[in-house]
Amino acid sequence: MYKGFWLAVALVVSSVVAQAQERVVHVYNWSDYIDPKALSDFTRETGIKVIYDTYDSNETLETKLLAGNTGYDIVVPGATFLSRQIKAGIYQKLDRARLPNAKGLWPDVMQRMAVYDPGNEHALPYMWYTTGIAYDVKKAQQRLPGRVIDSWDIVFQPETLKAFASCGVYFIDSPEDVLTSAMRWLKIDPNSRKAEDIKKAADAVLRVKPSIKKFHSSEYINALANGDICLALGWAGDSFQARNRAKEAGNGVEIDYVIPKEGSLMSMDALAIPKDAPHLTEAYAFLDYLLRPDVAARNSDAIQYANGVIASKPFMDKSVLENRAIYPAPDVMSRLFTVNANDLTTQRLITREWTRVKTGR
Ligand code: N2P
Repeated sequence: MYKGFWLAVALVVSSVVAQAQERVVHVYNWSDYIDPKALSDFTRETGIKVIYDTYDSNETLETKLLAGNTGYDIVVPGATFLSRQIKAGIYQKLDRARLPNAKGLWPDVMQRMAVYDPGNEHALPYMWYTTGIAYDVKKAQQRLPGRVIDSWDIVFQPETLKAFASCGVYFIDSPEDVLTSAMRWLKIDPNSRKAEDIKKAADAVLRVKPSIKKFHSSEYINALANGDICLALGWAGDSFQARNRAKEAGNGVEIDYVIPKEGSLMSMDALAIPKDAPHLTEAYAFLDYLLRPDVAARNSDAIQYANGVIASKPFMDKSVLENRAIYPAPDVMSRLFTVNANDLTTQRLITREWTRVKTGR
């Protein structure tokens, strides 16, 4: 009996000691959005273990954040969602003194981010990118011989998209991206919040829906790379990841991505710390690590997204830096549009319209 008692005490004490010693940071990020080796290197350098979970939609992240008590130390919302979430009081203000690598941040990107986070008080830019068209080069040639894939007509004109239906079309499951792209194609201001304009955009997607196999925001990377689909409305970085995966597989699939000539949505994702983050010191250590120029560069190289650290450019792979669909040239840049944050009422309307697109009801 005594033996059992002391054994129990020893077990409790050792687990308390282990807990005190084990330093962790709980990160919730988009899928396919970091170099996995950067995580293990961080742990090797700092002794801090990274508990890493992923999602592929802002809506998923927001639902969790609004419910509270997520246990997450770092999350990565899109900028428009960030803006609304800051107003909802979800995030803490960042202490710049704990982020020495913030000196390498890109002033232009910071300025764009300040539209959503006034004074850049609550968030740091992670990656920025466009929404456009990813396609299988050979299959596109077979289906539309001689046609240059350079316009939103390809996805929003029912007869054109139909040409791709037999080899598989996915759209990302993101109303912000898909509806504003449709608005641009319809020549409606993507920042219009009029219910009739949002409905017109949803109707445009419904007209091409018979040709869409699936709405999904992460499966399209492998689906493109494997040749399971031949066209996707999606994000640039993911599309180039698909291209690289196909190349590595040596399966003969050739993927390209285009920013349509009508212009496309430019978005940013932000790094932020929820108010109730349980591991604040570790959160700062991880944030500052992500801002380190060589780390930001390796992440961009791995995921094919432009990051917010200008000091990372000298460390980056030339193929990423010189990819004009990742770092667009000034003339293309001027055709990109950004969108403002939605208030809750508009967000609800968008969610309703998006449900109508996906379910027909
Ligand atoms: C990563 C997607 C990130 C861009 N797969 C959308 N926030």
